[in-house]
Amino acid sequence: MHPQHDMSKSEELFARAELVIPGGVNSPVRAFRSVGLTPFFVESARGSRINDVDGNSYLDYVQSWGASILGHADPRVIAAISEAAERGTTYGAPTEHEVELAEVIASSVRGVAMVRLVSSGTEAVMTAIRIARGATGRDRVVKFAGCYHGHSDAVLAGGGSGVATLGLPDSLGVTKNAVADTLVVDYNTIPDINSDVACVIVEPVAANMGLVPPDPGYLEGLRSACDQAGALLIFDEVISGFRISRGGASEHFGVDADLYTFGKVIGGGLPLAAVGGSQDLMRELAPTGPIYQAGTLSGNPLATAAGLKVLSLLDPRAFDELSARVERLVGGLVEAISASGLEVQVPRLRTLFSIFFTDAPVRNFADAKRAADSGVYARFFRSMLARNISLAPSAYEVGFVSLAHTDEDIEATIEAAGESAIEVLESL
Ligand code: KE4
Repeated sequence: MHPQHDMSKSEELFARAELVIPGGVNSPVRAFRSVGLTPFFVESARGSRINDVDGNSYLDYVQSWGASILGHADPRVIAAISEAAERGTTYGAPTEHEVELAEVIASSVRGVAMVRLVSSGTEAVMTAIRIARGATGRDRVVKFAGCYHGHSDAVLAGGGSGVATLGLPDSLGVTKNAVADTLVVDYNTIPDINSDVACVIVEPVAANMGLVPPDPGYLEGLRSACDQAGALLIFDEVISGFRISRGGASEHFGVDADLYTFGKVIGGGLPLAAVGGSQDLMRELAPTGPIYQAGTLSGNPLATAAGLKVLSLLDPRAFDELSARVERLVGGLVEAISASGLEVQVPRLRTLFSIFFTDAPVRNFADAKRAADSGVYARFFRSMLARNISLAPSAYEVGFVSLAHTDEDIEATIEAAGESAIEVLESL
């Protein structure tokens, strides 16, 4: 195997971290448990590269789980944050940037006329579900196995991302009552929706069990099933929003949801997320309506400054350029890995991709779990990291290319993948 890097400072920090932070990390997937390594601790990052505390530098395809679409530490974003910080960091009072960001999101996404800014995707999803339940007077929520919608109780049942990686079909501490109204069905199947269902929440492009695009007609099927039952359709676009295109999944697939959640890209790397929908639905939120929701740092002025700067730089050409770059990467990965004899699927939807070591396309969580359980992805991860390529430390995540990734970065990644695939095959 290619020699792993000197990670002594990371190992020392990790040992310290484990004494004062559960698992040594502030979010489980960062612990590298499913890939069997000590996580590297970051010293800095810029553009497509991230640098650890031992002086190792990696091409980064995590990009803070999709938040850094321009690449790390983009000077234009740093300047916007610095300029905002000079005027204050938080007020607990409304600002013009919050209005501007809400206007930009509403003008970009079909079906969004009004927006409430919050600080995390979890909060955005929790709020969207509360709106759906309050507006319909119904309790039931339908979600899909392998889709992850943050860690609020109602959706922490049969999730993807961290939960799937940890192999927890749901979570201790979540009471049976909290998920008693949550129905979990397979992705890419149209559930039976009856009149006690408040909403169906879906990742329109599933990206927390690896990348699993919707089957042709699937989203249309969910839309009409919801309409027939009087249930609301929620598109959780925390990953796909402002990532696959300016207008996200509803623009790409031509299907409108009733409520949307966004995160990551719209905060420019700072804690910011959003829930959006029609004025009628959104006005159900306090103080205009009876559905309560609040947040001390909601619409934080540094995060809105960063988000506005990023969104101002994401015109349709930027998404097309990014999609072309991902297309080149994916084509190269399929060729390089297959040449070794390893069976691999590298699904792509515009700017999102993931790598499954399996012989057939992955259509749902069971397929994704079968591929992940082979352990090949973990071996490939370790081998690529040794070659200075940082992939998602879990087979259930997707890869993120930024606008800072150059053609040379892409070619170097493809070359490393070919070498790693041979090494992995020899190790099996
Ligand atoms: P946050 O609460 O982590 O900001 O967002 C939750 C969330 C909601 N919806 C979707 C579709 C998401 O993907 C996420 C969070 N994404 C994961 C990565 N797949 C965050 C990484 C982590 O948990 O550390």
